Amino acid sequence: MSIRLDVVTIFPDYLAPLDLSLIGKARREGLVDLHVHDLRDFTHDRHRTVDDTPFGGGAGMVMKPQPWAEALDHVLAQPLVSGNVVDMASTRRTQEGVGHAVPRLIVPGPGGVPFSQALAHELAAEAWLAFACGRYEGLDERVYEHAAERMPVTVVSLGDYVLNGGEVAVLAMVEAIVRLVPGVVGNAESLVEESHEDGLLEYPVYTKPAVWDDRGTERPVPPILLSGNHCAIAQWRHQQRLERTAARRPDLLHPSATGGALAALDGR
Ligand code: 6GU
Repeated sequence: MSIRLDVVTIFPDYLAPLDLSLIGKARREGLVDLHVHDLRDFTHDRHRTVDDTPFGGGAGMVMKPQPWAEALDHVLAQPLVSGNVVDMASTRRTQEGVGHAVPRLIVPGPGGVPFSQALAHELAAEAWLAFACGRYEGLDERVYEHAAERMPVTVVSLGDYVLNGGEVAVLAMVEAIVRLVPGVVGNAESLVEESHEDGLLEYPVYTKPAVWDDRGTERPVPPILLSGNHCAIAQWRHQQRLERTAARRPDLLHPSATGGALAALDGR
């Protein structure tokens, strides 16, 4: 089982870190089949123009629909093969019989559904993902209509702040997704005892020395961790997770206290 990833961007070099570390190794081992496409290759003018001014006025530039449509159609035309066998699981069935596979398209943007560990698991289970990296004020809305008629489309946000484009978001999302693909992380146990896998943040960890001389200040490891009492250690760690979550992410403990936009809707 492997996952195919296609990324369309005007900055292919931004995705160079995907050659490194865990993801690079997964690619070399054939667990991840990553293809980066330059949006400008799908323009037809001398200046390779990808943007233009917004109808109705306003600040900034909007990405033109035509290069995006051609780029996404090019990605769609790629065969999905895993170990030389056409993947049947993500193959769309048509009236003529068995159709061709389509990716699930992820469009990174601050107006999307929140990215989460749960969504990372969902996407890691797909055979094929495509990412459309927007820049400027975003894509012409008709790109979404074109895409949605051909494949499932999800706009996804990393959080409530604004990046200049989707590339850095794709780096983060691909890292979160690829490490969940079976075989990519050697010790699968290390995936379950993590922040956000069960709704609590992780407990603090320590290694040798048991007492660290920090240039005159002695910093000991919590003594319970040296006790050899595994039951007491498990209890201490769980308590640490609760305290840490309450301090840093109270929203995880009290999901109804989200406030913000819904309260604004009510006029509260
Ligand atoms: Cl996914 N994209 C952009 N451009 N900005 C963001 C984001 C994504 N998530 C938060 N801000």
